[in-house]
Amino acid sequence: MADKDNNGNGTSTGVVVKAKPKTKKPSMYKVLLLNDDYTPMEFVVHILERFFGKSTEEANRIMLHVHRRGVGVCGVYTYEIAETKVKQVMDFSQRHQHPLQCTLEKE
Ligand code: TYC
Repeated sequence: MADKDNNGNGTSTGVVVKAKPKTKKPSMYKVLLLNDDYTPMEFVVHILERFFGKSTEEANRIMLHVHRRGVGVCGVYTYEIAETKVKQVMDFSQRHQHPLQCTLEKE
């Protein structure tokens, strides 16, 4: 009878296959700020400092970029965090009666 092992000398050989990692990197989402003609510049700077942890200098840079180009990125986050940031900005702007718009976009 033939050996049950696969090389006839009592030892089995095989290819070592690396286990496939079962974790995936989460999709990332950009939080975008949109320009408008009415929201005061200082208010936008405050939003960027308060909700996106930007320094005053960086907040001014992003605000001016949005003012000139129409849209700009405030930060990149996982979906839940990005969604929360959008909500916070929209609620805060509405409470202060500014028409500032904020949205998210998949990277
Ligand atoms: N354009 C506005 C103004 O001139 C300033 C502004 C900047 C508004 C960025 C919104 O996302 C914005 N007062």
